[in-house]
Amino acid sequence: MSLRFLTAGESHGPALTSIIEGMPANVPLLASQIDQHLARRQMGYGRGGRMKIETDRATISSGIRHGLTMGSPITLTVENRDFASWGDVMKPEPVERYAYDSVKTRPIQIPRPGHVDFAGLAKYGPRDFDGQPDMRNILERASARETTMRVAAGSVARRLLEECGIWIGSHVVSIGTIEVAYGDIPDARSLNERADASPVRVLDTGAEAQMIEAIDLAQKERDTLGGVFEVVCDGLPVGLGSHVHWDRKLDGLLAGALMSIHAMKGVEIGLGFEAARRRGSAVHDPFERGHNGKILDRPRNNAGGLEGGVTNGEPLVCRVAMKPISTLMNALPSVNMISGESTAAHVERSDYCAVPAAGVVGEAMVALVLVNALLDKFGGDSLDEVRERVNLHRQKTRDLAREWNAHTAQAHTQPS
Ligand code: EPS
Repeated sequence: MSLRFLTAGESHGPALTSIIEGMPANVPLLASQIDQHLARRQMGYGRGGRMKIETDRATISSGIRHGLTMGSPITLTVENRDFASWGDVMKPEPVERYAYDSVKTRPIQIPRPGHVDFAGLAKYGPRDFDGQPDMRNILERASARETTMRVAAGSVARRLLEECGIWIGSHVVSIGTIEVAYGDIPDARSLNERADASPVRVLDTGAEAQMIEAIDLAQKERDTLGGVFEVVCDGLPVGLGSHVHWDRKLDGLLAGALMSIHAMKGVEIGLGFEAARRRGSAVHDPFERGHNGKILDRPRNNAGGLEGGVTNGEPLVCRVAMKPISTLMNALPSVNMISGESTAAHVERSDYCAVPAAGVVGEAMVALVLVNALLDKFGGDSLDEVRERVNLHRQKTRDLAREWNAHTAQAHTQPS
């Protein structure tokens, strides 16, 4: 692994932290460039009350000096403002017993279907002051609040990618049963500016109104909605990833990273599942001799930028399916873990639809995987080293195209 990162922190604890290790030195990086993406993650129609409490800002406490990465581990912290309203419940220090008299103080004893509450209880066995099952500890770490630090770490990773001419963006392609009218693959560099202008991060205004209506209806009916977002990446050099061994194939690494985001249930690359329905001739992308310094052109990009687990120089396209959030205000049937009685599941403040925010988290995970792949191929301890090697590799590919052109010109001038 070239780049590693850890996240830590509970949803309502004092703060969230990330440590990112393996970033080359001399990459320009400001806290404001991290905050910009943290703010994007907080947006989106269908969020619960929490996003009105928090204004996520990263504090840098290591690895960056005078606006440049140092090559040492980078530590980022985001304060949970909501911690202040949780009294003794989330304190790291031992506390006296408190009254179980509110949603926040009451132990969680009825697992929510779709959440990890029950499995986490069985696995870690957390208990309340009376020694009874209490799933608060499980909920705290399982919460999608953790994705704040993935976005923070991803913002660091994407700075290196940007310095190497690689851009990542995302947009929502469906919410519930409402799908956008799908056209060409959008340009990654301008994608976020366009998507962020929409409350549901879609490029299709007709679908936008219907999606907002669907979210309003779900909220009114005390229900939740999932959907699909797409991450697009432009500027990738040919040859990232590997076809020679299973655990270095980039499609597998991307799918794993994207599936590790809370509530994600499926990942498609390029044409994805649709490819299984078509014949080969309608799936695989023909080669054409390239133009403008490009060695080859592809008239279409059904492969989504990856063939055999390796980047092929076309835009990377990943689509990710998110299930509806599992905390339902109109709670599903469950069982009280103390009495064994059937009852409605635990209910706690949550989002109604978080697909727009999930796209921003998806961008972060893609950035982290791609930096790893970039450093695996090119190495380098400083930005200059990495960039020089990436540019040399791009130049070599362009040289091949030039050689072809020279060869063709020569063939044309030779007398027959
Ligand atoms: C989230 C913070 C959480 C949830 C949501 C995402 O805040 P709270 O639990 O205090 O309302 O709103 O978490 C979930 C969707 C989940 O399943 O836990 C955030 O910062 O994104």
